[in-house]
Amino acid sequence: MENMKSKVDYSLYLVTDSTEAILGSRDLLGVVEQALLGGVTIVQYRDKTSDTGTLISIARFLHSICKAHNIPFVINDRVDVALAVGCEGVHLGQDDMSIVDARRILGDGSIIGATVSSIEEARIAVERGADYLGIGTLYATNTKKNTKDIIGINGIRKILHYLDTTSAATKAVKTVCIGGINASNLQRIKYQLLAPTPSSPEPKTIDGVAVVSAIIGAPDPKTATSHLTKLFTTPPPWK
Ligand code: TZP
Ligand code: MG
Repeated sequence: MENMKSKVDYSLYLVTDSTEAILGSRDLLGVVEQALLGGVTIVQYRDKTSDTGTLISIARFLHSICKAHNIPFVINDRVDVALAVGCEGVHLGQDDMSIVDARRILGDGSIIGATVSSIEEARIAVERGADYLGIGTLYATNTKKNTKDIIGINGIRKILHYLDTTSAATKAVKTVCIGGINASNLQRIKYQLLAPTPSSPEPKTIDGVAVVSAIIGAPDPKTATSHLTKLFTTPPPWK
């Protein structure tokens, strides 16, 4: 399992949304299946409204289709649901169960991700053993309206720079950014995050981008996903 964790590809991280505004009247499982066919590399089930029983049964379905594609599947917020389903891990926000407690419950083999918006939050998440950091919010987004911290490109660059220059553990943690990322801005975001500047000549690379509406709300989620993958994997012009 430890071994599995080190092989996770974070490059196109799908976070689901079951709301009418984004999913519409479509079936979440069908949309996630299309995204898997299009090439998402990890899936997080994020559902803030379903009751626990519904969460567990949807999570079981989603986990089985992700397993069929050999793609890791994690649950937002709910360590109990992740444990019940036996999926690959959880994603925890600042107000959720602590990483240390989640690790005690789920064990070393599970993926534990944490949302961070500052260097201090990143420092603490790494110290507590997070496997990856969801860094954001990059841009304001209708998908999550209560984001308190819109940190922009510069905020993300500062956190990446801190991670890159502090310790073996901060260097090793995986990183994805989130918030308002779509096909029209993905490549520019990647270049702006990674472009050398005098204050941070060689920024740590970002391991991936996390998106919700750019895939879940797309008219054709499979095509949208393969397009995003292409945009993320195209090397920047200075390479
Ligand atoms: N955390 C920070 S922003 C966000 C989450 C879950 C939502 C991102 O959604 P979108 O549609 O990709 O902007
Ligand atoms: Mg949360």
